[in-house]
Amino acid sequence: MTTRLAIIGAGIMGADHARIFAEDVSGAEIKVLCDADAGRAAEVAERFGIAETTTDAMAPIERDDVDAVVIASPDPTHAPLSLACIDVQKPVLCEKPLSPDLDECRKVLDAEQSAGRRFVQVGFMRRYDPSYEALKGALDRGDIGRALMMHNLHRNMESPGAWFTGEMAITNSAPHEYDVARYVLGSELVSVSALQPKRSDDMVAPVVMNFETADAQLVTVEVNNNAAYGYDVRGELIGEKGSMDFGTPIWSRTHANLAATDGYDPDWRGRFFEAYRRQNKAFLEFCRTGIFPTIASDAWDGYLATLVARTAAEALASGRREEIKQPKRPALYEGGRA
Ligand code: ISE
Repeated sequence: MTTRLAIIGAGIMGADHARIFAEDVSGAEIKVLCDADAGRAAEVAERFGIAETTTDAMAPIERDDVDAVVIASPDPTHAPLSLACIDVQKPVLCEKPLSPDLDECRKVLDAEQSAGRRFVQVGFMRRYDPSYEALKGALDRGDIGRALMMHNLHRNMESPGAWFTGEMAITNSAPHEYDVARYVLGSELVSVSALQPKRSDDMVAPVVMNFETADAQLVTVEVNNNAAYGYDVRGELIGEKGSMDFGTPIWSRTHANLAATDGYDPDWRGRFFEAYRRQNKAFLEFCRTGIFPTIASDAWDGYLATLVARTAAEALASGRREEIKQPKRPALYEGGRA
């Protein structure tokens, strides 16, 4: 069965989802691509053989010949568009964050509960990345004993534009870390403190966050949106009987002029290509079967990532350790996963 998709957003991620559904996975047909910028939509559509484009984000959601929707438009549009999809009972792959606003996240949870099922898969693709899969596997098998700490480094070459604020390091980039730490450790993040060094220019500075989990473990997160040298994500688990880590994969090494040089990708699309491919494949399976993918992030995970982000932003502003008040998980989202 072919799933007929609408993709909303033709920016970096919208274009990458178009490429993945057109070239990297089978079983999808992209019916329509939407972007507020008609020229950009047309350019991406032509690249991936998409017949139709529109600038109206709501119209494709209601079409009878569209089975499911991919949302990759700007962050504040994610929740309103997800709500429109739930309204017409269509599965959604929504880029992170579910919403930067907690009330909007709650509206999505309420809508799914009224509908009696989950529709929204949130694009925290790292759950599908082989490195995190290996960490989680080792932990679950007991290879390194009980986890004591998880260290996470997240570096972008440069922030995407002047619209990217210091707070967005915490609310837009770092949420991947909150979600994957909860997923790998199987425990909730219950407190956070945050500090920031001062840069010599006016660019967004790194943020370092320390979290405690409900099981008395520590999670550290360094997010640096202006690391200058390349896209670099690293992780390490420290267990009671051993440790395990991963760095940026080395696809090739150049040997020349008395030096060996490793390359970096300029952004996350190369580093996480397999995670995106697996995530999008799982989404198509969800569309076909109606069964929510076992390891994917759902709207509850999206809500918690925003709750953690909001509390971390408060901790940075206050300079204090802030408690992340744990909301009660509704029955729809129970299932034993963090
Ligand atoms: C960006 O917003 C993303 O979504 C990427 O997945 C992440 O790796 C990057 O650091 C973020 O800034």
